[in-house]
Amino acid sequence: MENFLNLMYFFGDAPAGDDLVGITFWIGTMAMMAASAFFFLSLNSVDSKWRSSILVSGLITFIAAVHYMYMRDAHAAGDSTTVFRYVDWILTVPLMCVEFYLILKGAGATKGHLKTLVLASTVMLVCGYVGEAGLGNAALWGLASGLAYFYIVYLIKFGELAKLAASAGGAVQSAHNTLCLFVIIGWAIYPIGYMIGTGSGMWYEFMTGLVAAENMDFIYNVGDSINKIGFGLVVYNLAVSK
Ligand SMILES: *C/C=C(C)/C=C/C=C(C)/C=C/C1=C(C)CCCC1(C)C
Repeated sequence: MENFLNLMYFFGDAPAGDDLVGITFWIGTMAMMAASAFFFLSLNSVDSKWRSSILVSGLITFIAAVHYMYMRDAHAAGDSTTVFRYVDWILTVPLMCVEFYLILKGAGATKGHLKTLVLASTVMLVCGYVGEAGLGNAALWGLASGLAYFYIVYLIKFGELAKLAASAGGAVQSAHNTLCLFVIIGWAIYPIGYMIGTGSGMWYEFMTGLVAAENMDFIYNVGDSINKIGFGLVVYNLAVSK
């Protein structure tokens, strides 16, 4: 019985019904865990050439699940989640770059392409952290972060990676295109959350009128579920395609 209670504690106390952020941390933890189980259990049923891609999908959601447990507890205690959030992203976003590389490796993607993507995503996140943690002007650091984000979009949508995807054609090209959509639309959720969270006293303060600043984590949580699980499913779909 005691072990059972301990296991339940692992899932944490249920948040209050009106705690939007707490609820999405709670559901997010479950969703990320369920997705990880799904990806890991699919490993043996896909063609061996896609196995690393599926493994990376599972790692992305698993790393998020672990950070969600910490963030859920921090939020319940009334503490900031910023450090956990960015540690999660600095691990998982480069892994999402790895997905682009793994998918296009057969079409000629190189370690150089991967390095450029990883470097750009690191710049994007480090600048975002500086702005969000209040270590510098949030508007300027957010802008720098946004430029790195646009560069990533350029690389995958118009740069060499887009050309490699076009040359591969078929299921690889369509998976690449769907991942691009996630980056262009799904990732755009984050700067919105950032503007809402850091808007006080800024030119974009009107954003905090749309959604209260304390709901920034709600927006990030929705973004994470869409993007991390969505990315994994696109890769899974490619791996089981004929
Ligand atoms: C799983 C986590 C993902 C896909 C996180 C992605 C995060 C971003 C695309 C964040 C982007 C930001 C900007 C473009 C400007 C403002 C600062 C950030 C870091 C929120």
